Amino acid sequence: MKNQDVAKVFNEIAEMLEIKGDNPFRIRAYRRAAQNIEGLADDISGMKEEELKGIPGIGRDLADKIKEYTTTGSLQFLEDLKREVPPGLLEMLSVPGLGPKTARMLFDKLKVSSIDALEGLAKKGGLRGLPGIKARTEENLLKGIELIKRRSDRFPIGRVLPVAEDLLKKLRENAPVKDISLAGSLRRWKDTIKDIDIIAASNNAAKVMRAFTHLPDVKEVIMSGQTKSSIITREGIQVDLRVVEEDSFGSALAYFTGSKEHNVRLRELAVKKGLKINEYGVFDLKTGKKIGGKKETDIYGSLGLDFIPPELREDSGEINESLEKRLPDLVNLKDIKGDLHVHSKYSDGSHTIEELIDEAKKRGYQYIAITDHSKGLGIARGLSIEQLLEQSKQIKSINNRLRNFMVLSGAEVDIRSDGAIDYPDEVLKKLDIVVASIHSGFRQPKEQITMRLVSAMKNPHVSIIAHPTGRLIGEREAYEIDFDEFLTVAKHTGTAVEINAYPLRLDLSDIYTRKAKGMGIRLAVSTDTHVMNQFDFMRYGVGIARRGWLEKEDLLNTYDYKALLKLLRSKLIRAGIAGGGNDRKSAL
Ligand code: DGT
Ligand code: CA
Ligand code: ZN
Repeated sequence: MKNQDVAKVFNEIAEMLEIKGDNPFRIRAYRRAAQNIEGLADDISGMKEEELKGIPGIGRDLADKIKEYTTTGSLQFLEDLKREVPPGLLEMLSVPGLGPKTARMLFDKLKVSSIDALEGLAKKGGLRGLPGIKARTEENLLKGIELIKRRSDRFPIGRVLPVAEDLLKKLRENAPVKDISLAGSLRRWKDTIKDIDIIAASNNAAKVMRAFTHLPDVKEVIMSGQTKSSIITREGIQVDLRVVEEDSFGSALAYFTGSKEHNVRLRELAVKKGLKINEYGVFDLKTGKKIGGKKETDIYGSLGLDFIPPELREDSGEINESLEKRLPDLVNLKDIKGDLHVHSKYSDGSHTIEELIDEAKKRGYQYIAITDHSKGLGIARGLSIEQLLEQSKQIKSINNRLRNFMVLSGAEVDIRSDGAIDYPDEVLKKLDIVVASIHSGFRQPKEQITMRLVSAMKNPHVSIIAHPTGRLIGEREAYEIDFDEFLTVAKHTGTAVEINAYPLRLDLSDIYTRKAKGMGIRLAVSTDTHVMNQFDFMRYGVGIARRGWLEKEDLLNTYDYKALLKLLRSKLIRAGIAGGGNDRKSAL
């Protein structure tokens, strides 16, 4: 039993209590416990009562429930709730825009207890007239339902990569493979993934196939062949494994990494050079003689190309740049020197600033920015001005004690509906970094959303626009933005743009990231960590950065602390604010 499973059960309880209209504090207690359990480094199933009670937000009652669930595999309290709340209702809550109160009301009034029933009624206009439901509400529900249906065929990369890595590890241990690698969209770090593609080299394909189809993670074997098998994992993700001879490993890897469009271009280029490439190797067209295929570099080398990193293989100019020896030197995870968007216990994070520092140090970072929420609309536990200033003071005193590490005192300020920023400038100027973002009014027209972002960027104290499109992959569409205007103003005001590494966000997206770079806009990859292990999300953000052709210098958080402060300060200097008696950036 994993921590994640326990967290899931607590979240489920919270949802059911919500549908029942239970006490909000009790509901929040379950949610908070779930969040803290998910963030634990240690395995919860081995813990004693006393240890359990040491976890923040876990008292005796929850500790007992954890014990019951981890030892028996079920929880009476949950089973009782399930009898009161039909499972279909819970499923309905996954429809974006449908809250527990409405779900409950639909059930009470119309006995709606499944997404299908909801869809049928909404299509007929059968929900109109119920409390709070207009034609527009029905439209939005239908859009939400469509989003869920689409979600089922692509998964966010953050759900797929850990599963894939686990499979690779098990195959390395249990199957006679000489070499093995991920391929497909996963190797290209796309933000969503249809299925996992794995390529292995072995001279005993049958044995590899047997090991693969008998892994404990397999829920269903779809196809079991001599060199290719497909399975569905317990998580519901399809995995295709292909086994090739060692001397075709490179060409098979290139072929199945794709993208298809990239491969088409490679083959065209090959023909021009009198060569043929396929998954088995590179061949001379005239003689049919095999020239290479063991290594992936054989393929690119034979075509006179520099090696093209998988993230660039989308047929968006990479082959030409490679021919001209002008490929970017892509940023790497190890170039990241800090995280500029982190939440602490002061707002809705799970950890103290000291705990966050310890973890960041373990990752080799030089700094983090604490950016707790302001008190905006729709934000849980935002900080008042007094709390923010108190936090800032605490950070100063922590910094005085620290060696070789700095904490930037910051905030994630809400951009209000009219474009105003939650804190006044006198407060903002005391911070080292200000991250601004939209948390409400997602359905406003394009012009208004763009206006809000523009007016935030025009504030000289705003350093970075966080999760600029507001999307939650598979759950919420991006709000509409005039990207040309957004990026132009970012450029002119010297505002940086975030690539939010949280796997459901991953915005700015790869395409706009590349565009932003082209315009000379600086970016930052940040995790928006609320719970410790979310620091791990950095790699997904770096994946997007690489897909956006970013080099080290394009990202704020690859610079060392001093250089970073200078960059953050440059916007203020441009606006004629910094210099002289400003108390901001006191550390400089
Ligand atoms: P996905 O799975 O939709 O997230 O994206 P991919 O790129 O992983 O696509 P997938 O799994 O259908 O195929 C993996 C790679 O195999 C693909 O990127 C290129 C190669 N491939 C698959 N089918 C074809 C094909 O019909 N022609 C060519 N040239 N390549 C193919
Ligand atoms: Ca795939
Ligand atoms: Zn945040």
